[in-house]
Amino acid sequence: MMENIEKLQEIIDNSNNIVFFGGAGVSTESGIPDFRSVDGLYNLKYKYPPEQIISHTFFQYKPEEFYRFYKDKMMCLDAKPNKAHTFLAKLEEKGKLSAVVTQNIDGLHQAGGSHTVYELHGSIHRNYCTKCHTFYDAEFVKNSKDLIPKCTKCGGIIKPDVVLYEEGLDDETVTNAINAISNCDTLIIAGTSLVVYPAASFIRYFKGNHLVLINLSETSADKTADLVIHGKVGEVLSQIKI
Ligand code: CNA
Repeated sequence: MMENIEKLQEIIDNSNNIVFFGGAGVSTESGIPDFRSVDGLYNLKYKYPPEQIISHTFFQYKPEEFYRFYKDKMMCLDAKPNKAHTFLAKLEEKGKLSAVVTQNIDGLHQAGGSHTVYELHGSIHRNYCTKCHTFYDAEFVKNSKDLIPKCTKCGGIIKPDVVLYEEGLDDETVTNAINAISNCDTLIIAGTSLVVYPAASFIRYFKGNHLVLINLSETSADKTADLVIHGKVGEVLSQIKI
């Protein structure tokens, strides 16, 4: 492990255009469960499989069930940024990191101080009325008296600006993410199972010098990465000096 940390230190010391590509594993050290770990949301005994609940069809036809699950399990508003989030913010401040590309919807990178964050799957912090498009914050949605949050202006159902299964990604966010990945010299992939598409396919645009992978479990990119560290992303990154 120590040898790997030294290698990572050297890569980071010699890189000035790093991009970080992350997933739910980046926030587990903040107490937010991921999907596919043993203690992840997909292994919960729930009335419906979570992957079905967080789909567009389910939101349309069973909004009550959707919100029961989503508010309870996915809106972790008390979670605080962890060592991974704050390390990345510092790396950006030092001019070494150009972007964080995340599949997370929790807003913890921004809370930790990062500025250039491309949220491929949206954010729990943006919510819009499906009828009149009025904006609502996460607190309004989480604390709404009715289980299904309704617009105070027109009574329409409020929908989170989160990419549900069956929905497309935002074009501008995708373009920005792909540009950042295509132009960086080091790509650090961390805390993601790399099985959710199209997000996972974007790492193929990387043509820089060092591909680093930090993840608890094995992924499909282990074979191609220059450096693979099987460990907790916050614990690993906090050992790097910048
Ligand atoms: P995933 O499929 O649940 O995979 C998470 C990966 O992270 C697994 O391979 C774990 O082994 C690994 N992991 C867990 N904890 C750590 C840690 N501390 N350090 C290093 N590795 C760790 O999640 P993905 O992000 O790959 O899947 C994409 C989905 C998950 C996206 O659509 C997200 O919106 C969705 N999601 C987001 C959040 C969040 O915003 N915090 C929470 C749960 C799910």
